[in-house]
Amino acid sequence: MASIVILTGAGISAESGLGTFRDKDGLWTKYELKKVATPEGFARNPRLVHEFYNARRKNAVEASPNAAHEALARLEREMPGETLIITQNVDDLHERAGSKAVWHMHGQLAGALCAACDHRWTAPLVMSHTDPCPSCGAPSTRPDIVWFGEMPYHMEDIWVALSEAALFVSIGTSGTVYPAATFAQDAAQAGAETLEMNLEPSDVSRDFDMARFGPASELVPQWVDEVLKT
Ligand code: BV8
Repeated sequence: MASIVILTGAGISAESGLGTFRDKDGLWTKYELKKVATPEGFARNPRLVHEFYNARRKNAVEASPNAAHEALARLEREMPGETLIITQNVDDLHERAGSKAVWHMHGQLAGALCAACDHRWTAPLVMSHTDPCPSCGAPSTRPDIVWFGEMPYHMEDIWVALSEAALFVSIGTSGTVYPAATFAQDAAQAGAETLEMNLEPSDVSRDFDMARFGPASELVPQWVDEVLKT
């Protein structure tokens, strides 16, 4: 299991032009969370939900990985099998930077899910709830995204990874959404060292042994250089 477990949030993709959620002009200032990121919202107005995720899917396709994504991919290449990225992000910038060991605990824009039979397939750029499921034909297509009130993906494996990590690193997350917000505590309780890298202190900065504040595109390459030198 990986000795270095890395949790990433919207902040690592901010410098790639993908809006964060809670920053002053963040996504949640433009859209109501409960209307676009809950199963109830989807049941009430699936058109609005697809409009929201179609726009984010287009933005993500037009964006490029930044120096922080690339540095984490280099760390994985230089320390094969030793690093794992657990991301809350639904974009694919980690993979496009070359990272392989990436778990999307909140799903991916690149995935489509049938709300009737649970079949999964690759999302078209523009998705609609009337798109027929390729497996059961039901017109109940949703983005393969974990909404509020739904169980995040990979949780069993994530708990094991946190319990076996030597170092837990958090990059670009505000620590306001659970269960991700407890990961630093969970890893520390299992004996890991903990490091936060963020533009500013987060809601869970107290849970970390070490912290560095600044833009991820500067902090992460510096940190990776240090790790690879030691
Ligand atoms: C669940 C997909 C049961 C959709 C997302 C306990 C207490 C209170 C509430 C709860 C609780 N347990 C559960 C809840 C309810 C809820 C929750 O947490 N609510 C919050 C609002 C209080 N959680 C759930 O419903 C979860 N499900 O709990 O199931 C369960 C319980 C236990 C164990 C298992 C299961 C499901 C939550 C997932 C929802 N889906 N995303 C989509 O993306 O549209 S969450 C979504 O919001 C993101 O994925 C991410 O997780 C979160 C946003 O947070 P961040 O990524 O951190 O982004 P944010 O904008 O907030 O912060 C950016 C940070 O970056 C800032 O700190 C900023 O300073 C920094 N930054 C900015 N620029 C830079 C930078 N840093 C560095 N460089 C820069 N350039």
